[in-house]
Amino acid sequence: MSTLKEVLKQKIDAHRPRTTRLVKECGDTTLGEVTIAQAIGGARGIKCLVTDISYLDPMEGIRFRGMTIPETFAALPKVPGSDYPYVEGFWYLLLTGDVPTMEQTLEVVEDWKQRSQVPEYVIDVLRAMPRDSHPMAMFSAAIVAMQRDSVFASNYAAGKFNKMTCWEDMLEDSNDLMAKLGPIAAYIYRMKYKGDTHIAPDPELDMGGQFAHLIGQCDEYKDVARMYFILHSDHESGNVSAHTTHLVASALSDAYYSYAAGINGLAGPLHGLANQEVLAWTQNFMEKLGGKVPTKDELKAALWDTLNSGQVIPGYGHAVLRKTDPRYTSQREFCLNTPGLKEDPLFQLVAMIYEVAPDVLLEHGKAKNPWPNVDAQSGVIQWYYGLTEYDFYTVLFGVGRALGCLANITWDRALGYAIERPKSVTTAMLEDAAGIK
Ligand code: FAM
Repeated sequence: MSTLKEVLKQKIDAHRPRTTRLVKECGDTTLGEVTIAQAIGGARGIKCLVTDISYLDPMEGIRFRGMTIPETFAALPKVPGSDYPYVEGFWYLLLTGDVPTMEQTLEVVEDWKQRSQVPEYVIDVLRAMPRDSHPMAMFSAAIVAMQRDSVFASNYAAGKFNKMTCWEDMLEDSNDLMAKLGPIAAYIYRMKYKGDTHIAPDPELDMGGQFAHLIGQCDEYKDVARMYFILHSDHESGNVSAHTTHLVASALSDAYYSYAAGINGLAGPLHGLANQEVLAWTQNFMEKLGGKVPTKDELKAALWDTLNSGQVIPGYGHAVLRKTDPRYTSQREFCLNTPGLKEDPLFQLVAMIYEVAPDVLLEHGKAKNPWPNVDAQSGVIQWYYGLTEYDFYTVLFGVGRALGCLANITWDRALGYAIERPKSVTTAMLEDAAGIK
């Protein structure tokens, strides 16, 4: 048994009595009331999901297993010669809550390498799709195609389902997926945008470094990939991709069905696609100005044009956050610390939007949070390194988001979370409850 699995088993055994006790002894304790506005308004703020993988404080932002982003980056073992940690060590942290040693991290690195070969039939599926399919549609199709290899599904079909141990099969499928998602994403990228030429993997590289290598990027981009995957991994469990993955998994669907569903949710413009939209908005605006960096007044006018035409300012606002997203700050710091990027006109424009947009949104008076989210900054970095095909950006998000979603559903199985089934009511019932009938 791998160290990761052994440690995870101990954690699960220690955790189970807590969940059992809460349900048995305190099951009737109330966590809050549900208002009509919440029932109609996307269940915003209703406390009805449980996860220990990450927690999102509206003012502070995300903590992974109790650690802020800077604390997480500082604590994890670093790839030699790099300022950023192994994605594999971060996976260990999300699953177990423990910061792994270098040895424990390298065990995961080796394990993922062994699992990283993309099956030929997945390549066939991708190649059969029209080349102008959105890369997220391709990514989702590739994931669901691999369902035939699910260990969980095959053991279930063979009558070997055991509530206490089925998390092991979920972990197995999750490790397989994590090892293959980067290479699949890279295949889609090279097939769609780089003349269908492909690069052989370098057996020496870790997951993040390998992804950079497979898409044909430079050495510096290896850290971008590591940073990007970690930053996009998890944002507690109510966001669309995490919640969808959890919901589908609650029907005992395996990791492939569940994460493909999560990816489909991530593909929406109000969620993961916003990073593509930010770049499109910014580029269009610069094009209109003939490529020059605008003045603040010109920018303000363009933001108002967007709002007055009934559109949202992409990359701004958030359902939970009420301050600048620390994932935005972390990427902004990367830009400021990277010579060349800091002087890049696109970065300067994005930095100017940060100065101007919050006031415009406040004056507009609708958005509860006028501050930037993760998507407002991520595309600039990709663009700078020559990854200019911005409809691919959400796939990058999807590779990273898998870390959180898959860690969550492994724990869902371990703790035996029930099939999800909230109750719906009719509009007439709401009118009745409000006394306006
Ligand atoms: N620009 C213009 N209007 C905005 C806005 C923005 N950036 N953010 C919110 N609003 C509007 C919103 O459309 C709503 O208007 P209506 O009352 O007319 O429906 C009003 O302000 C209240 O919305 P809210 O309560 O502040 O936000 P929600 O919780 O409903 O929605 C977001 C949250 C993220 C969907 C929303 O802020 C948005 O559309 N932002 C732009 C798209 C974006 O950046 N999405 C990425 C989010 C990111 F974190 C991720 O998931 N990857």
